[in-house]
Parts: sequence; C-alpha cells; structure tokens
Amino acid sequence: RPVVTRPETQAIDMNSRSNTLADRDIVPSEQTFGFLGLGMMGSTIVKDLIYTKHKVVVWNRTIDKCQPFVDAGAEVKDTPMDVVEAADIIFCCVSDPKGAKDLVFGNCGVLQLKDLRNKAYVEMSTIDPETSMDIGEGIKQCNGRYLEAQIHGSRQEAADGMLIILAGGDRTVFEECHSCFKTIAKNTFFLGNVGNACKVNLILQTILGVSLVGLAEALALADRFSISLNDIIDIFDLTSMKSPLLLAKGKEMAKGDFNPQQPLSHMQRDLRLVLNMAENLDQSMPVTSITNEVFKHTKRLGYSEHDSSAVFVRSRF
Ligand code: NA7
Repeated sequence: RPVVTRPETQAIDMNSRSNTLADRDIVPSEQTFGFLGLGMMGSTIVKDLIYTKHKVVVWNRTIDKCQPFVDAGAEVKDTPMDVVEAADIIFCCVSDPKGAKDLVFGNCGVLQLKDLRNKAYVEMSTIDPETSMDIGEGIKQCNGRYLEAQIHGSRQEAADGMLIILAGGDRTVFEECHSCFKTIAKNTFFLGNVGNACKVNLILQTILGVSLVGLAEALALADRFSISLNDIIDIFDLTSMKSPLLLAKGKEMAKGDFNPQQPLSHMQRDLRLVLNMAENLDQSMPVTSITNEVFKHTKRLGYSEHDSSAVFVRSRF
C-alpha cells in the first residue's frame, strides 16, 4: 500500500475573481439569500454572490469557515434554522444526501421553523431523486417552495462561473434565482418536476466515472509498456475521441497531480446513487457497477480527498 499524503486544502481567496463575471452584467436580486455549507463548492459560490452584491447570510457546520465571508460583508448565523428565518431564498450545498436531509429534518434544521410561507429552499447538494422528493415534500408541507438545482462542474468551473445548473421543482424559485445562477453558471436548464434534475445530474456523472476509469486503465497499460504518457495524450489530442475533460484528467494522471477538482469520494458517492436508482428499476448497469468498485477500492487506498483522476493509482497496481 503506498504512503498517501492528503491533498492540501487551499484557503478561499476572497480577492480572486472569475474573469467571466465582469462581462455578465449582473443585476443582483433584492432578496436575501441564505447559504448552508461552505465547503469548496459552497464557498466559491458564496464568494461570487457577495462580489456581485447579493445579500448573503451564511452557516457552516465548522463555524470557523464563515469568518472570511463575514469579513467580506455576509451575515453569519448559529443554525440552519436561523438562516432560514433571516433569508428569503436558502441554498444548501453539503456533501451528500444524509447531510442534506439532516439540515432540513434534523435538530435546528430548516423545518424547525414550521411556517415557511414566503421562503424558498434550493438544494444544490448532489442527491438522488428520492431524497430530493422527501426534502421537497417536507418544505411544501410547511408552505415553502422548493427547487432542486444540481450543479454540474468541477471546483475550477465553479471558480470560473462556468457551472451548468440543472433545476427541477418550483419554476418561480428558478426565476427568482436568476441573478445568482447567472453569477455562477454558463448555462441553466429547468427540467420540470422535482427529481428530474437529480436524475440528469447522476446520468452525467455515470458518463464521467466510466470514462475516467477507461482512461486510467488505458494509461496504466501504456505505462507498463513504458510508452510516454505525454505522447499518448498528445496523440489522443489529435483524435476525434478528445474532450477537454479527458485531456485535463489524462495530464493530471501523467503528472500524478491529484489536486481535488472533483473529489474521488464524491465520484464514488454519485456512482452509488446511480446504482441505487438503477436497482429500483431493475436496470442492469454492469460497467457502472465495476466502475463503482474501482473507485471504492481507490478510496480504501487513501485517495478519498484527492481528485477522481487518482483512480489511475489503482489501475497501475
Ligand atoms: P466539500 O468541500 O467536501 O464540503 C462539504 C460541505 O458539506 C462542508 O461545508 C461540510 O461542513 C458540509 N457537511 C457535510 N456533511 C454535513 C452534515 N451532516 N451536516 C452539515 N454540514 C455537512 O464539498 P464541496 O463543497 O466540494 O461539494 C458540496 C456539494 O456540491 C456536493 O454535493 C457536490 O457534489 C456539489 P464542514 O465544513 O465539514 O463542517
């Protein structure tokens, strides 16, 4: 088993700006936006919302992460429930379905407020359709409005304001989030009912996960033949198979640079959610199942927090 060093966590740089923001001509909504979860994605999004002059109220489980945002003009609250009380539209962006549900149904969670009239809740955490429907139902029962807004893209794409937003649920909320979405995304899609956006997001993640494992195995084979990985990538770049993402991931694999753009643990979580969805439909997904096993094994080798491209390390064994 190799000795694995954890990737460095980069502190949020409140002064760095996406070049695209200046060209977007964003008129900030007058509403107050709550934000639950200041991880890599959440903090990048909130930084840009503050920069584009949105009124933001934040909360994070590890409270220290809120300080740079308070310094930049955001308000901080002690609990998710307090954020809901202070905001009109509340975004949530945490690691997984369990975290997303805890923030809604748990102690000091969103539903503790009981009456969510005039409030809207927007779920950005990557979750499965059932979780989204449960959250949506809970919000609705308290008279609130619900939108799932799944964010597709890497941390760099978030920093560049180049995410793709896939939304489903209440269309009025989608429209009211326009200036926020315009800040962080290059495209937004409204896909109808709650659940639809989660399905589409997870389908895209399936393509990504399977492609990464294929790329990793092919490069590992080249390595066994002592063929230069950079040569393979240069040739790949000239073929019709090339894609910006696979080229970038191939270069990271060749360099052994697994600085997390999309953490491996998130990729494996997504594949698990995909397989659960498929199971409910009796849909056979043998390649995705094996892909999931490959990511699971790479996690066990200590690469959870590295980029998904670290799957290459396992392929080289
Ligand atoms: P990160 O950087 O791993 O951050 C995860 C965030 O989720 C972070 O703020 C965590 O708080 C928070 N978290 C995780 N579990 C919980 C629970 N149970 N309760 C409250 N808060 C929690 O992930 P990213 O920012 O890259 O991604 C976030 C989502 O966006 C993810 O679903 C992606 O697929 C899309 P902490 O700071 O550890 O206290």
